[in-house]
Amino acid sequence: MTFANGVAKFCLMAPDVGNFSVSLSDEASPADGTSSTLRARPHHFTLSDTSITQRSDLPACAGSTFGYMGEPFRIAFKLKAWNQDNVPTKNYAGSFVQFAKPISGDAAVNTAAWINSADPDSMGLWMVAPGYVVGSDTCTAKFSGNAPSHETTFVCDGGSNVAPVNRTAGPRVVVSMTPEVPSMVWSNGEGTFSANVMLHRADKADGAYETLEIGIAPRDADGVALDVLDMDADKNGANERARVGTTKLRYGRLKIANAHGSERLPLPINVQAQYWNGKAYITNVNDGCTPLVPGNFIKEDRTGESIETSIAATGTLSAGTGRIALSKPTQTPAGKGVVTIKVDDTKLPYLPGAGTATFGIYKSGPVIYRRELHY
Ligand SMILES: [Ca+2]
Repeated sequence: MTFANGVAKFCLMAPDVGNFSVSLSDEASPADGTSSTLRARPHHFTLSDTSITQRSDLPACAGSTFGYMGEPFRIAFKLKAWNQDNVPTKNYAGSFVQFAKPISGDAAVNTAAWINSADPDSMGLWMVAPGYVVGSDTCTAKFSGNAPSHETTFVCDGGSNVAPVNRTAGPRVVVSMTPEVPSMVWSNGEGTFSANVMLHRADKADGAYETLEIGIAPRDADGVALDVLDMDADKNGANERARVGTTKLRYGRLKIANAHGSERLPLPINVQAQYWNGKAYITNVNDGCTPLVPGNFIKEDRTGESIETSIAATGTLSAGTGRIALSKPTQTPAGKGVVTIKVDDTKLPYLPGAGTATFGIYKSGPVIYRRELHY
């Protein structure tokens, strides 16, 4: 031991996490000694048991291979704490766990701590979307958290000039508090984490992102971090996160066909889930589970009119298509009765859509009144 400018540094290594006290004294005058309580921390974490559950808001969609932008999906993973000799530090549990902000049991979850990276007590969640094919090029979509535009920019390997898209309302990458808040359980030096996360819809259609990578950079309050990083979310050439997994996210809408029929019969209405493939909206044949329940739709009358009809339930989408129905009006409308059917944006905010339904005397031609709303 040597002193430099009156200061000597000790490095004490303990095999496991815990508190211990250190007493230092001079042999010549032991009464002048000092003691201090120290906490041994892990050397690093490892990441394992990663999983992604798409469409976690809909139990009927368990096993879905894709999700919609603006819809939560659940990520789960384990962190294991190790000492410098690669021996598990099994005492890292209970009060020795130095993650408080991202996950605090029943108390409020600090969502900023889930997104922040490189800060003590943070989780560093972010996403990046490579493999976005544009013409003959392959691009990577990079999501910025910077206000005011929260820009999504595209880095392409050829001459494609993909214009950035914004989400002015806020960052696209967020932790979702629904259907459940994030959770964390530590036992024997191993922590099991779960969180619902989301890529918000941009102000206009983008994607589809068929290889969206989800990464984290957990760092506890003592600065203990992962040993291996394999994801470069900001595309600066250096990995700063570890990949939890890869999934598909699509910018969707529900096309509600305009319908016309007799006022003496229920009126079927065809619906179709679509997503933006980079050039056009196409049928999302992978959607075989979005529920077509009455509560997901709103009927709106035209000003000054009231058509006594209601939306009937008819199951789920199948291969992207399905059908809802309006009941026979309880009072026959005078002349044509027109209502607008909309997706309730509090129930299916990721599949907006609207169409018109017309009850009335059938005339020549299948459609008397047509209006399309594009999203
Ligand atoms: Ca980087």
